[in-house]
Amino acid sequence: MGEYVRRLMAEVTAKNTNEPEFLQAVREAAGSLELCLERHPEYREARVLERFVEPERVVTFRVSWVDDRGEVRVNRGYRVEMSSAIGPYKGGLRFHPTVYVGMLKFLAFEQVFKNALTTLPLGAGKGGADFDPKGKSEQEVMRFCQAFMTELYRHLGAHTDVPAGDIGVGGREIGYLFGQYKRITNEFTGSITGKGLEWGGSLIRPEATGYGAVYFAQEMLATRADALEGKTCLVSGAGNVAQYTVEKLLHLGAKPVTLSDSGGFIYDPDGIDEEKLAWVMDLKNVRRGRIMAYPERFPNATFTPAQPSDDHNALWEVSADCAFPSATQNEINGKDAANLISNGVFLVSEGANMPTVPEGIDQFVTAGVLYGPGKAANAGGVAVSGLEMSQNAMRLSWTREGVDQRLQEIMRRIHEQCRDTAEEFGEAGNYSHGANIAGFRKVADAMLAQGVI
Ligand code: NDP
Ligand code: 2IT
Repeated sequence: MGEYVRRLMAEVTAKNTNEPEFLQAVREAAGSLELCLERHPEYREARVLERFVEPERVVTFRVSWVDDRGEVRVNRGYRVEMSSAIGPYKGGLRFHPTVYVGMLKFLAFEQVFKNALTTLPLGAGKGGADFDPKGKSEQEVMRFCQAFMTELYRHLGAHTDVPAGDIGVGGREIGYLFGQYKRITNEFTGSITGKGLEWGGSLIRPEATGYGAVYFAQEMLATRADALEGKTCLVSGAGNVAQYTVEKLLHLGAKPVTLSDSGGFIYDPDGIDEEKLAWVMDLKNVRRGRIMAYPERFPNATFTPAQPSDDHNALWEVSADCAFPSATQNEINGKDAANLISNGVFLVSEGANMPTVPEGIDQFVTAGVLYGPGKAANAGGVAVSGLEMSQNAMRLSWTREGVDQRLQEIMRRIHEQCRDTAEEFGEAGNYSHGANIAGFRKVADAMLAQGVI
């Protein structure tokens, strides 16, 4: 690591000591940006990277609500408004007990690069709360969402900040959040994305992240004149991203064989087909059950409970061709990456944000694995959110085919930017360097043009 980046990392580390995920994300990006900063003294002189790592604004607020037993509950809500250099703040909301400001800063930081890569005019933000929707009644979820939005609404707007979903925030939560926003502001505007189709949502938005991660994999495979047909695929998670990853893999003739949640993973050697996927969608989205129920319905499959004390995740030991981590950050550690490689996986397309630890990324790159980092591979979700904003502004709805075509074109262009930029910097095939540098340059140039802000 060069002197400039070393000094900057020391400062960032000192200022953000208790935020390991944020420091991990910054360190990972800085490793690539060094190549670019060496060639561009103007970025160094204008302290662009120093500004990148400091959110424009962080809002923290109390969320008080009443549970079904009449008890008062208090959670902490956040919105990290990271960068508005190229558009309004844009990024999801996460409801999960592990949410704290450092988690959201890492996600908002990744979002800056990702949103720049989409080719759309989207700034970056992330928000959420340490609220756990699991085990809560419909009424409790609604009351929480209303209380959360009663504070957050003042920071939002179609031209200011436009949230969407993430872990623990799906169609149901977006409905309650949007309803409360509209009630308070007395305006029906596109200030949240992921809305229902009948009330301003875009076709393909629910599918977009998973579909996009598969389209990105297709693009990577095409560089080796290969395709997904017939490939055995590992998918982790069982939520929004995992479900639509499986759906698109099936459309393309691949064979997905795993799914997981925090309780463990299922392995179905016969493949998860359309019928089984429909059952999983009902289990997860309607009955809100656990993936361990799968083998009771499909007895050829096995369930392996999660062993938090283990130094590896047995899901990544299943032999396969491709892997689509789609659950959460740091779900592939160094040992998992080694297991994936030795079991034959030669492509990893990240549906989740930062699912692979830095040591794992190094191993993928060294082994010549086609490795699509989350900030490129999962950008389809926010890209279609951007298209939802366009449709809202035009007061029009595009067709399913129209949006899907745009999504495919965007994923193609993201792949192209990553590939070409990596080549330009003498790192051909390294999509990580390509994504970091291409995303950075777009935002950095906008910052230079707009002066010291
Ligand atoms: P969901 O809430 O729909 O699903 C999350 C899934 O991951 C669940 O199966 C959940 O299991 C599992 N999971 C979550 N946290 C953990 C954990 N700490 N350990 C083990 N398993 C966990 O979320 P999404 O599918 O929307 O998000 C999945 C990933 O994709 C996240 O990294 C998110 O940031 C990223 N992403 C999402 C986008 C979107 O449009 N939704 C866009 C781009 C990226 P359990 O139910 O047991 O918690
Ligand atoms: O991480 C992400 O890109 C998302 N959760 C989606 C953000 C969005 O605004 O659609």
